[in-house]
Amino acid sequence: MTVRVGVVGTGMIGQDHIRRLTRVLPGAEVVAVADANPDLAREVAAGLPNADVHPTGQNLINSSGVDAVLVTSWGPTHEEYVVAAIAAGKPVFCEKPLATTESACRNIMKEEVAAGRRLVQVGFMRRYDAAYRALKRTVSDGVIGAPLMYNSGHRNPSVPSHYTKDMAIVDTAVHDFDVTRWLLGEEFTSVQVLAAKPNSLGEDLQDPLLMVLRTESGVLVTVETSVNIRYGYDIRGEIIGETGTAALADRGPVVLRRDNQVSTAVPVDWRERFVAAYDTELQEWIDAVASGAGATGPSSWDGYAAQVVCDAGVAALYSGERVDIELIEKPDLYG
Ligand code: NAD
Ligand code: ISE
Repeated sequence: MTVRVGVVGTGMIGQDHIRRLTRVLPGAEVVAVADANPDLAREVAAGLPNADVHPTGQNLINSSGVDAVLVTSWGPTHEEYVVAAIAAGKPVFCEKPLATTESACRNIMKEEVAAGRRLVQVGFMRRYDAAYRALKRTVSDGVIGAPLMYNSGHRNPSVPSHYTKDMAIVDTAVHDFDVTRWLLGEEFTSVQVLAAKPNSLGEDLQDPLLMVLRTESGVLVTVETSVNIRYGYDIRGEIIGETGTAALADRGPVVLRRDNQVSTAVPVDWRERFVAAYDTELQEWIDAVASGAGATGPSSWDGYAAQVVCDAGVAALYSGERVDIELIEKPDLYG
């Protein structure tokens, strides 16, 4: 079965996912697109063999020609489209964040639980990255003993002009929150956010930020976000365990030694760094949809849990205080 996918939001990552669904991965065809900017939607559809342009995301979701929905519009619009897809009984892959408020995430869970089956997958692609998977295996195999501390580094070379200082938490660190929950298998209990010395290059952005978190068992977690680091896209992670440490390796395929220097390449952006992870997450999603399983990857619960940490992080950024994190009871649907 070829899964007929409709894409809501044809901006940067929408186009990147359309490219992989169309040219890289088997099993799916992009048959419909919609965007708040209709010219952009038309331009993207013109580059596809067989895609209709829909006037609205809702119209696309309810189209009988669409089997499954990919939501890649701006975060605040996600709730509306994910809920509409659930109401239509269609599997939906939603880019992170699942939604931009805790209550919106809870509303999505409420609708999905009422539907009685998992239909939603969230785009936390780091869980599909080979290096993160190896790091998780190292911990679960007990190679470095019990984890005591995890240091996560998330550096972007630059960000678009509409990017605000809260986005370092809700748009960027949300990945670190999710991947830490997944690596350690536990939830966060508190967060504090410290701003570095004001950065003359970042203007309104408080950049970099250092977040200090605790998990249920007491693991100390730090997340550094730098969104104007200039030199490249650099994702770091190191677990300090009782009997050793394990870190994501540096990325370049080749290490160059020349003219008294050692160097290796740093990825340009998230598209390059996580290209294989995005391929794997979308292939697994297509396969799950085709098999009738709906969704098997990161769930609405994962989207909710990460968003609660984001909300607490933003409160901590503005208050300068440590903020406690509390989750509701996990619905049975999410195991
Ligand atoms: P973008 O601004 O390039 O694209 C978003 C598109 O959504 C735009 O074309 C915009 O016109 C459209 N849009 C806005 N409101 C809409 C609405 N109500 N209905 C339909 N279309 C609408 O942004 P982007 O960088 O592609 O990010 C999109 C989403 O993907 C965000 O949630 C972002 O956090 C996420 N993202 C995830 C990753 C990742 O690594 N997983 C990377 C980049 C972006
Ligand atoms: C972007 O939306 C992503 O999700 C990238 O993975 C992240 O590194 C970047 O900071 C976000 O803005």
